[in-house]
Amino acid sequence: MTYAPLSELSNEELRKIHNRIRQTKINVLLVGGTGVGKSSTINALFQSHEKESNAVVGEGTTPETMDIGDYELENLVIWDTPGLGDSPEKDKEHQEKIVHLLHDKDENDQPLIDLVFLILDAGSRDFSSAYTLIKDVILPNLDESDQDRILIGLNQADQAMKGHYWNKEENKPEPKLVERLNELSQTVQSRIKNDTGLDIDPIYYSAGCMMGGEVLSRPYNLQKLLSFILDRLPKKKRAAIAFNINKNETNFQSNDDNENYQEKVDKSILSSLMDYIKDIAGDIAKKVGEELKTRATDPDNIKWAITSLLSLIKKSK
Ligand SMILES: Nc1nc2c(ncn2[C@@H]2O[C@H](COP(=O)(O)OP(=O)(O)O)[C@@H](O)[C@H]2O)c(=O)[nH]1
Ligand SMILES: [Mg+2]
Repeated sequence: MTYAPLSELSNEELRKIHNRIRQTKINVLLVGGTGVGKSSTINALFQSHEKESNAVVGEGTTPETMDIGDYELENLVIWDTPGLGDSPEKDKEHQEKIVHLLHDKDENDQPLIDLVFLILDAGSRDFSSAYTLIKDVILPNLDESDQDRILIGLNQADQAMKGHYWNKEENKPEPKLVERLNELSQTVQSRIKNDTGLDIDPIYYSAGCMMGGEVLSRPYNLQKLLSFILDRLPKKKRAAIAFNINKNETNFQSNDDNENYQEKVDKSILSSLMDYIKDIAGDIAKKVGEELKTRATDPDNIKWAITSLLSLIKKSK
């Protein structure tokens, strides 16, 4: 069943909305040493919505030209750069790629990169190359107004104490591990603040681990991670990511629950979608807005509006 006010959108209007969303690209610069879980993170969070099988992001071939993202999932373009901890020559090459991308502009003359996502291994003790990278490579090449586009993830939270204090049954950290992870976030935050004056609140999570189709550990804090990602994207772009969110809902189930991240994500996407509707069909957007306001306390209502709209838009092709 379709969310009532949305059924008034004509096919023509839906097609226009669809086209605009399709043209909206989100460019993510992914940075982190080999093996920290960059590919796993992208695979756990996102998937293609058009291709039959989910194109798995891995150690693929590096495109020859700088104009093609390393992986592209319709709206989402991922630029993958190890950029740390390989050989000095390789590091230099990766850093040049980062600098180049940070100065690149899209067709609207806006910065190409929407989000700089630096991933660290929560089990590691030494983040010195990451600190250097932020201080000497990322920040000097980023406009001051774009500094809030940096996100730091501490992945493999389950392995931060070599697997100890990770509650496998409930898929969450025990208090001792929570303490360790919070300490780690704090350390990274203070160090960056000291080095650069920048205040970044890192998020710890697990992308999970699959081997030969077997789930060895399940993802943790991915809904939270998604809400952090959306927060850092320009508002117009948030709706575009909705099509590429992984349909496997179990990936998003376990979180620290300090906040209702699911609701945050839904509200953020809906509000961005509403902006598209407003541009194309202002009167209907108004009706949807009023309808939602009267029932805004019901998260299912929001979910329903998004699901309806996304499926209407997709059918409108
Ligand atoms: N236990 C655990 N293993 C992970 C996690 N994330 C990634 N891995 C494993 O770490 C290895 C390297 O991950 P990969 O995504 O290829 O790293 P990349 O080189 O940064 O792209 C793989 O064997 C993953 O399954 C996690 O959150 N927990
Ligand atoms: Mg990889």
